[in-house]
Amino acid sequence: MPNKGFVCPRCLERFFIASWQNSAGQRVAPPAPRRSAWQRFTEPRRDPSLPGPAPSTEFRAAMGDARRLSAVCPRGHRLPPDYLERPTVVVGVVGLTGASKSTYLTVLLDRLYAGALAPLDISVEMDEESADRFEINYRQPLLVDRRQLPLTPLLLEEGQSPEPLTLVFRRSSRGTPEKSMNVVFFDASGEQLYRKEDLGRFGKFLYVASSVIVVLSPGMFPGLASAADPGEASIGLARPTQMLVNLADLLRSARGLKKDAYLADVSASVILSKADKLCSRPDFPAEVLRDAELSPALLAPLFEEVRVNSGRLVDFLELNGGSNLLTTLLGRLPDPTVHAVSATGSEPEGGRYPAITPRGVLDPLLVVLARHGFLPREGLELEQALVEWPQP
Ligand SMILES: Nc1nc2c(ncn2[C@@H]2O[C@H](COP(=O)(O)OP(=O)(O)OP(=O)(O)O)[C@@H](O)[C@H]2O)c(=O)[nH]1
Ligand SMILES: [Mg+2]
Ligand SMILES: [Zn+2]
Repeated sequence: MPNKGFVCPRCLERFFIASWQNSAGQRVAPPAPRRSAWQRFTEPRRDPSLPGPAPSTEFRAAMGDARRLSAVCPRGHRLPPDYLERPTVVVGVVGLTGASKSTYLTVLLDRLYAGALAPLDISVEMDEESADRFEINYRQPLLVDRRQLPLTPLLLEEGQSPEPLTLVFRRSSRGTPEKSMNVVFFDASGEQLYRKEDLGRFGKFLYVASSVIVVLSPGMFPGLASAADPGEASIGLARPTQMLVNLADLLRSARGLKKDAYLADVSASVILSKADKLCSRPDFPAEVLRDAELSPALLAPLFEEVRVNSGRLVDFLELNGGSNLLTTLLGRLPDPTVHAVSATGSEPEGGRYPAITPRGVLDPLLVVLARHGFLPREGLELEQALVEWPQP
């Protein structure tokens, strides 16, 4: 994202030049550029009395231990190591309260941590500061204690944003240079994600989001009321539709685009959450709730399947009273894929889950990775045949 500069995951300011600080928090000169492979190779052989391209000991001493320097944003927030050397994708997880945003994110990040993408030669690492917060607020309660997560707290001050969870994805396939990307997730309270004023006040991350994952709870669809959690069926579809309209408007206005313009640089995936509750319904295409085998060679067929399953889920939701919402979704978000996901695999009983067996959690993220150039996107694009005139 060279022309747009960088974005600080903490204050969400965009900036073009980073400052540096030492471990005592003092501003210092930027560190010397990284040594090239050639320099690393020749340096040990060089006569140390000769002046060389590496910074002198005095220079190093003057700026403190170079390894402890960190890049900071203009407001002084420490950026994760090497953050500025990679492209960044900011992912906003959006949806009404109780949709499963936090539960989904917890299970997804846990799977990634556990090496779920290793078959695609991808490793994932979480920024230190995010990792502590993730462990205490998300992973321990849900995955160790198997308790229902509490609702995500409301933000109290205007202009605040939820704390980010910052990850680094690295992909090293044999014979190709390593690719890496920062992925910054934002998990807000659904209560502050549907009114227009609240989106502007508390949804600062949406102004810089390059990707949105929309989480929809089945209980809001009139035909799926039997899957509703307490209070959900009465919400109805007007509120999530309103949320999507406001979200789409905000994404466009943040980019200076007109209301009906195409959002070329944003990716969107939609999750039909809590799909474990739908499997017993005869009209639910239960085969779509699955974990596909991962391998580089199977990625294109996987994305083709994602497309087919998206179509089936759209049909299923339309038949269950969701046409208005889907029209909004498909018309205002850029080519979204629709996924059935069960984060927990089961219903909580008395506040606890009997077991946690996630299904379908990786697909929405794979789409995000492909749409932002980290994975090949073959198979994911809409069939050309559908948009082109038939050949004579
Ligand atoms: N059966 C089932 N229930 C789920 C699943 N995910 C979430 N739930 C239920 O939905 C409740 C709300 O989930 P959360 O993840 O806290 O919802 P949220 O979208 O983060 O809500 P806010 O933080 O208020 O915006 C959970 O406590 C569970 O009762 C799932 O995969 N299956
Ligand atoms: Mg939450
Ligand atoms: Zn900052």
